[in-house]
Amino acid sequence: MATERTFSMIKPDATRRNLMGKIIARLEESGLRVVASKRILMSKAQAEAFYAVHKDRPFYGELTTFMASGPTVVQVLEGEDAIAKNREVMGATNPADAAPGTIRADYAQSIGENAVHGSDAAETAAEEIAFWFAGHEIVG
Ligand code: FUP
Repeated sequence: MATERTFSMIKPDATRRNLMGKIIARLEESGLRVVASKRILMSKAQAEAFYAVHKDRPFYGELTTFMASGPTVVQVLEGEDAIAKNREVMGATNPADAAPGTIRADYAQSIGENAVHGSDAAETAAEEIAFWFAGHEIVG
């Protein structure tokens, strides 16, 4: 296993409910380290660009409106096997399917308002990190 970096977000449903600290604690307890972090209010245009891969899906409008509806914490996580580990700690996209003890099982409200995001592969992790962070903002 190699040390990797992945991109993570704490979404507006979670920041609204003051869950930032609890979610970061779950990530840190799993062995991941936050090496970059900022709290932002993304614009609808930024949300549309970030989620462009989903532009033809029926939930695209709702998803991008939601992501622009309140603060999001964008962060870079580093650790052994970070991409898969973050996905494991997050749980399934739909909280109804998320394994007990995962972030989404405990904190997500619905498939759309599901508390967190995590990159799904090395290539998307690199793209998503570069979308939100300049190199000098990442301090390992
Ligand atoms: P994930 O990688 O687990 O975040 O899930 P996807 O990339 O499949 O979906 C990205 C986001 O689109 C989800 F976090 C929430 C939203 N979504 C919906 O709102 N409805 C769906 O049916 C699927 C995804």
